[in-house]
Amino acid sequence: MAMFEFLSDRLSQVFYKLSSKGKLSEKDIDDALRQVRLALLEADVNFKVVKDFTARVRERALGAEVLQSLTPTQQIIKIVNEELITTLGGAQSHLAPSPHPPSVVMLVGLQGSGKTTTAAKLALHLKHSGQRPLLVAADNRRPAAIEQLIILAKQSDILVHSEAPETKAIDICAHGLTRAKELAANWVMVDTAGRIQIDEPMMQELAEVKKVLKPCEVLLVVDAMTGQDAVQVATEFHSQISLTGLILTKMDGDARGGAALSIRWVSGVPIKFIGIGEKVDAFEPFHPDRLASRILGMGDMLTFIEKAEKAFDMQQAKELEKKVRTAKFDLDDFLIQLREIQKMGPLTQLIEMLPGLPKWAGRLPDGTEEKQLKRIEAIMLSMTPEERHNPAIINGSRRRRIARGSGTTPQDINQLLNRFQQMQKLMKMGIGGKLPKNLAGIFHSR
Ligand SMILES: Nc1nc2c(ncn2[C@@H]2O[C@H](COP(=O)(O)OP(=O)(O)OP(=O)(O)O)[C@@H](O)[C@H]2O)c(=O)[nH]1
Ligand SMILES: [Mg+2]
Repeated sequence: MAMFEFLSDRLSQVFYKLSSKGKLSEKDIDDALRQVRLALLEADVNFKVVKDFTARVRERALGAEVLQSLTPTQQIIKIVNEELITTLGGAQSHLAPSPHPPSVVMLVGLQGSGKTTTAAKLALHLKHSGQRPLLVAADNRRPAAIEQLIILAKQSDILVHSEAPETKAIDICAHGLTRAKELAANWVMVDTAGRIQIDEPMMQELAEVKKVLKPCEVLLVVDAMTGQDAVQVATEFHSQISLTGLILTKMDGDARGGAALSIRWVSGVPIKFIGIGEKVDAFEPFHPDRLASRILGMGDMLTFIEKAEKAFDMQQAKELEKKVRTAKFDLDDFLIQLREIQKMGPLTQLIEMLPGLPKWAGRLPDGTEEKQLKRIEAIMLSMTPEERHNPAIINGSRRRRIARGSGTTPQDINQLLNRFQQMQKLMKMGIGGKLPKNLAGIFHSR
């Protein structure tokens, strides 16, 4: 199971359930938020982050505009999306170059977190964007680490400065800086030694190295698979040597994503990059908004909401809704409704954009829904305004006339009228409040 898949599934279930309610009450929102909270906790998100997050969503969701809106669930999804982005750091956080090149990036982290691999990945990333990076192998605790960096650098044709492992780390760093000037490198990536856990000697060494390097970036490399431990590590490193950014590795793993969702909010340090595989090019800048929409399983959900908002004439919708409540909804109103739905674009495509639905939407042959709607529209256009306003007057001969006019059969007309009657009954019982999505559905069985 890929990272976030669990959370994504759970959240789309919550929203799907919510969207089937139409108008929402404060209790509906609280129930939904309780499930969101559980889903986040089960995904291993830090409890403090969960608490802050749900409180922010709740406050905004209970705002009058949301509850009174015709599409409250969509408004709530929008709020959840925005608050997720905030939790993840808001805007994208870029590498900040030094005003006096070379720009020095010091990579720190625990053993096995991915520092050496990430140093090479970052150098390659910079090289691809036209920079001239130099790698410095300052992890002299394991001779193999130096060798590993040289091999990775060679693969991507990147310069490396390395020395015999006996050399002190601060000396390797000082020489590395001189070397960068000689080679006209404008970025220097320094791989440092890690420890199994945070301890005094490591922090001491890192502080000394930092003094020599005067880095513009001190990036902590953390393994996203280690969950809340990663969050702890980030907080600790930041308080001791002051970080400028985080790189989350192994985001291709199957952890539940709690580290990624908590680390920024808890540590206050922005996530700048993520590692998504073992290869040197499995690396990307971190975009809070993209991760948020991935989590909500709705790369397309927001597009859908915008489309719906644009296409749907709110004023007209409100009038329709009032008629529905008072059961004065006639076929003329339905025709207007139908056209609103069609304005939104191909229906199967729209349905695919809704979370929770894609599984069965895929089974409808393309155009089925449109054909149905077109047919219904044709039938209604063949009626006189009087018939549309008062369908009860449609007798046998009128039925035949309408069928001829719309290229359908009297049975089709019957079916439509029966379903319309059913719908009116439902409305009278007060269940018809959830316009507009389900209107079309009432007119043909699946
Ligand atoms: N799947 C996956 N594996 C990664 C990623 N980043 C690093 N690794 C792997 O994690 C392991 C450890 O990576 P290193 O770069 O050696 O980690 P390190 O922090 O330098 O480790 P030490 O030098 O021992 O402290 C290696 O097998 C890498 O291939 C990633 O984003 N995804
Ligand atoms: Mg290493």
